[in-house]
Amino acid sequence: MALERTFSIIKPDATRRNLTGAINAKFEEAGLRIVAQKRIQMTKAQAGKFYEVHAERPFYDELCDFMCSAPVVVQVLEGEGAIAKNREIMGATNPADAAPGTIRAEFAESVGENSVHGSDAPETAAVEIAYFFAGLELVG
Ligand code: DAT
Ligand code: MG
Repeated sequence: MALERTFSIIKPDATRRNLTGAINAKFEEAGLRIVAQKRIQMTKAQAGKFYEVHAERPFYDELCDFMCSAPVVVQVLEGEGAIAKNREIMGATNPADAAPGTIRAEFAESVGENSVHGSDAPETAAVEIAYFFAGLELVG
């Protein structure tokens, strides 16, 4: 399997509850390396652009309000098969369906406030990384 990079967000529900370290421990224990990381607070326009693919969904406005309601930690995770591996560590979108031991099973508050984002494919990973990070910020 190839060495990959994926984009991750520790969402407002998790930063509010001081879960950054606990979530990062899950990534590192699973062998993913945090090769870039910063804490930011998005504007609604920035969140809206990031989640543009969901613009027609009924929860879009609520999702954008939530994502800019508090700081988030944006990150780039690197490892063998990092994109799929991170989706496994995260668990299903709805915490009620998330496998035991996953981040969402342990920490998510609801389907909307579900603690983490992770890219779903190589193409989206590349676009999402470039949206938040300059090449020089990816230190390996
Ligand atoms: P994921 O974050 O697992 O990739 P997604 O891309 O389908 O899930 O949706 C993006 C985010 O939108 C998700 O993390 C939380 C929110 N969301 C998805 N489905 C929702 C729903 N039925 N009600 C409220 N928020 C939802
Ligand atoms: Mg998604």
